Amino acid sequence: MTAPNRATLWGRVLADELAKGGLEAVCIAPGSRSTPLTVAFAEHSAIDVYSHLDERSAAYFALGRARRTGKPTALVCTSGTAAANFHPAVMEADQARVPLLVLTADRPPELRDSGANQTVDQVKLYGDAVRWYTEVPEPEADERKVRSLRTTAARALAETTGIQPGPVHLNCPFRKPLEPIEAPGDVPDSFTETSAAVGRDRPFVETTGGTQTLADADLQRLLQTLEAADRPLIVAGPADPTALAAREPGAVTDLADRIGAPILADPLSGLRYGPHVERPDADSGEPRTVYGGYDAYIDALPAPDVVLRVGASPTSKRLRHWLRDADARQFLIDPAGAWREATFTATDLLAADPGAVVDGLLEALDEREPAEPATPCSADDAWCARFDAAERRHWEIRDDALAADVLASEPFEGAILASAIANAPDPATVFVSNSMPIRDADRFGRPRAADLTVLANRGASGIDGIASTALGAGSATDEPLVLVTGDLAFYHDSNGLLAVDRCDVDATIVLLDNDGGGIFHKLPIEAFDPPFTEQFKTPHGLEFDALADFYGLEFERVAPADFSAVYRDSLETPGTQVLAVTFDSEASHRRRETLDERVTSAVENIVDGSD
Ligand SMILES: Cc1ncc(C[n+]2csc(CCOP(=O)(O)OP(=O)(O)O)c2C)c(N)n1
Ligand SMILES: [Mg+2]
Repeated sequence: MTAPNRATLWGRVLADELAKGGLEAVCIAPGSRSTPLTVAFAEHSAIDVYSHLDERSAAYFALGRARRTGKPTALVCTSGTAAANFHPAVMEADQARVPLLVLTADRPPELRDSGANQTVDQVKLYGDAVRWYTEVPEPEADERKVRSLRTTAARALAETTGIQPGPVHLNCPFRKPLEPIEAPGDVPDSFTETSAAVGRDRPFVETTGGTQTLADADLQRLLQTLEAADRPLIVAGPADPTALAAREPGAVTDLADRIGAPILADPLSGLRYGPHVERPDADSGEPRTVYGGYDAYIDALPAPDVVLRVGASPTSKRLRHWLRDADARQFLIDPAGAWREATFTATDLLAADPGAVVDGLLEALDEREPAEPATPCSADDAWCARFDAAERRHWEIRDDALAADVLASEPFEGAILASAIANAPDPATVFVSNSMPIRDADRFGRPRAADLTVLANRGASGIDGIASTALGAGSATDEPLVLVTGDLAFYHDSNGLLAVDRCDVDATIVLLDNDGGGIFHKLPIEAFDPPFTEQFKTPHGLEFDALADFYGLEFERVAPADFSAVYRDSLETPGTQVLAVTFDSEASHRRRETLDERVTSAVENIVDGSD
């Protein structure tokens, strides 16, 4: 490794070591102090570089890419407030376990607290939100220091994808010259051949992760409890990105069949969509086990007695509360043994890899002599049959209410989410904004046998960074990309739209334009106006066609009844289209309420046996 000066050496060694460790992409925002890093990444052929103008959008773009791939994505910025603009995405990465590697350039340590320009306290800037923070030593052609730099790079990557994946922050002080210009004596020729400078033809430190498994006796006890249950249930919450990338939903559906448990699959669980959703013998009349409409009918069903839970807390508040109120044994399986459960419902925490637990349970069932045939949720099994009947009734009612002719007179936001998911190509990546879009995706996104990767920022649930996260996810795949966003979220991250062109991502952007935050109609504050309209709903009257034009995006205002056809066309058309659908958020909210009432009473009749 040669370099004209020590700062350039540092940048090159870091980029070299990160590439050897498997880093594939970095998002860079411009600045001077970060020059050694920027130049090194830009000249590295194995790393894709995405250039961004705005650090907040850059960070969310990197987050989206890492979320979609489950692999680390790096970020580079200069010193000062630039680094603070990464903070929202770092928070999301922490809470949603996204492998993000943050490299902030800094002034040399003696300039801290000295009044030097663009110098702020960047030490542990993100607090406890990162899995690991370290200050990279100042550049120097010193063998031990370079070895430590290579080890730091290897460790940083390993920490982002460890047992609890998440962000890592390396603060990197540099002194001038920052550009690759000759500084005589800085990096002696003799140094460039040392093993530290050259590195290895593999990562300097190869990290091998293990999988947490349960002891046999614990697995057997779990199996006995599940088998003894009258009303077993599997609840799959939002999946961690690394788990989502490696998903094998077939194992969970096998287990559900073997123990007679319905699966309640969150739209972000990786279990609601995919070929496993359809039984191979779909004509047999046997129920499917993967359910998605539960938010509407769950209150009308009897409580489970044993629950197996994987993933983060489910999106559906009704489901969370129903689980809270159930007098059930609830096993929460988390690879990091974390307590991600704000309703305090779990009775048992299994600190183990959910996939390994499921495989272990299946193996234990297989090992029985003689092997027992699968006992799928069957039409004779009252517990499963109730779920199946409720789910069917739910979608019948929804289908009627969301039909195009009904929408012509009664526009409804939920219908757009239903269509965006039902008509998404197979495969596709569908990113759903926070606020009502993700709630409507939960309620109206019917399970499908298509390979859909549905994503959202549900870690910290910000409405900032939505467009950037979606585009970052899209940058990592050749699949069609759909973004469904509310108008405030769209406005909030309008800077992020620059990535469509700069980062060459194609998307279909569905904009639910209800002129403000429709979600606030859900809350009691709705009755207090003022300040409801001005301070909560915040109508803005912004014209988004001008915004689309600014970023060179095609824009079309679509009538709700025409949405499905226009949406399908857009997905077959190259380029990025914004399909804006106008709604009255209050009317949509009332529609959600009346639909829920209809489904609940229909399901109550099923449970009573009167339907
Ligand atoms: C960064 C951030 N600021 C504020 C909020 C609080 N908040 C949650 S939803 C919402 C309104 C979002 O409006 P929009 O995107 O139009 O979706 P809608 O409610 O209309 O479905 C706000 C302000 C938040 N979650 N994140
Ligand atoms: Mg809105």
